[in-house]
Amino acid sequence: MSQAWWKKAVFYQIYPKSFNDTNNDGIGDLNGIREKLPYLKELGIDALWISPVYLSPQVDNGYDIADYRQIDPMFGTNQEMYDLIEEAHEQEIKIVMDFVANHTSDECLWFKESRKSKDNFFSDFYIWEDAKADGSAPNNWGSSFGGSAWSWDDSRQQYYLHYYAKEQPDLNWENPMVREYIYDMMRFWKSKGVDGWRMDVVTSISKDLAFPDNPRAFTTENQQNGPRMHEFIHEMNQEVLKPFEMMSVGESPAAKSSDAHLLVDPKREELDMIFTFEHMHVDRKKGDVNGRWALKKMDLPQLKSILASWQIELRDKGWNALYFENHDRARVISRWGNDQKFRYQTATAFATVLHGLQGTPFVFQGEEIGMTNPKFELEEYEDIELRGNYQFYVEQQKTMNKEVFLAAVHKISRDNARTPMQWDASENAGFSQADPWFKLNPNYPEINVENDRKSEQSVFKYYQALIELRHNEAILTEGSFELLYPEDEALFIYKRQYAGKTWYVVANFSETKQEIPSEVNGLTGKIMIKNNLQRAELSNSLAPYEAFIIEV
Ligand code: TEU
Ligand code: CA
Repeated sequence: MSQAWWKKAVFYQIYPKSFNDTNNDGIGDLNGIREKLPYLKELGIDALWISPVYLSPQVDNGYDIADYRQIDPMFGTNQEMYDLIEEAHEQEIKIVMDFVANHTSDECLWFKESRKSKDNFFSDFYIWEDAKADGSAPNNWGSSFGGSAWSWDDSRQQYYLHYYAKEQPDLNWENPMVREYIYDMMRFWKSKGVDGWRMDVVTSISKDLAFPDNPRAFTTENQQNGPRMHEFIHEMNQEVLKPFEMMSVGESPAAKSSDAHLLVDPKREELDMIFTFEHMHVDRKKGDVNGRWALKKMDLPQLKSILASWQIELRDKGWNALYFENHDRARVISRWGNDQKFRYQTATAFATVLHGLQGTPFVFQGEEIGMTNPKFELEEYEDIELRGNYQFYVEQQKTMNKEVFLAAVHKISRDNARTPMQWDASENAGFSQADPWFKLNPNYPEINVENDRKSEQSVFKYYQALIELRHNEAILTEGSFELLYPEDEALFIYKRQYAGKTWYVVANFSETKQEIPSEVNGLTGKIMIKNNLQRAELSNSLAPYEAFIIEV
């Protein structure tokens, strides 16, 4: 069989609400995506992952689905989605939809029926448990949005499980009918031309039915990689992914490089790729009472070692999905770089080390022009996770004060990446003629697509060049990987080799000049890409956040 298309592809993730609004209601829409296909084509991407556009009350921006087969009128019509797919295909852009099947919205018909009684067709579609003798929840499991993962339902007189908001009840995958409904929905979208799926928290679909308490209340340790996870995913592969040739990338918060192959080894016929969270936690104080909000300085040697171990562990046993940003992550240049003095350099340095790796790179909207985190006031944010966690950690548990929480929000909150796309310097950044649903980053008059593309230091052009390299150079997709100077606190250098070629990917992740270390010092060859126009040979020291790839 020829090589799978997604191995040479670069993906672009669209967060539709914030991408491009064409009917001027302040909310991005499907026609807005369609309008920008030429832009995406110019960037060079091969496929789009579109965050959920299905009918939804939008408690979690569409990750709470009321009907998997209906486009939400806020985004457009079903016909407009089919048109978008067709037009994208005409431009050789594949379409990957978001598969959110760990849970539905509480407004999904299945749940509305399920909560009515213990003996209707849908009663076992969700996870219902009796209260403990004292009336409390079945166990101490936590919701990612703060507090208990169980909510009491008055009509059914039972608790139901929800790993996220109480409006996002978890489906019961033990019930074969649930699985059949889900597979059928996937076949429906295949019939409309969809090429694959990004699978939301797919590693949570199987639950440990013994419901063992977590070591600490309201954390989530025992809520991943349940006993039947591999079985369910394999079944889905056999029922849909394989026969219908649909590509899959699963979100897998708990996977380690050492066990990732169990999900992505082609021999096992489960998923094509997974998104790991491991490398995104290198600025987190592990095991802290404040969970993901307890931050420390980013640990570069740890980041390198994690990325390197995924490169090595999955070689010939799977395929990496590469990313720094998505709709749940902050802007990486604001989080781990310098988005003021060295914005262009940091943006291109992170891009260089990511796109130099083996795997399939994912670019999140705005990343390609170096968009930054905004620093809003607490009240100005929208995200349910942020609000729920504020309530839990600051107001209820009282282990953080407002200032510390807000400082963490400015670094890592999900809303950092969700501000509307900055197209130009006109009012509302060319995103909409109406007030957008979520506040724009006030820096849009300066940072926007139009300005960036005119600039001598264009992040967009740098991404274009990186994407072109991936399409043309087999060494990027096939080459071996070796990390150099793993302990170095400033430099990120690795070597790729393939068919007689050797490339060094070199980046300085510090704000000071760095000497070029011995192994690469004095090397001559062809510079494949660089973010420092002065760079011609490898003898001068590296400028702050300088990055390049050299073929020797
Ligand atoms: O995310 C799952 C997930 O684990 C993260 O959102 C997590 O809550 C956050 O990064 C803090 O660690 C997926 C979606 O990507 C997210 O947008 C949804 O809110 C969530 O599932 C529920 O569907
Ligand atoms: Ca709109």
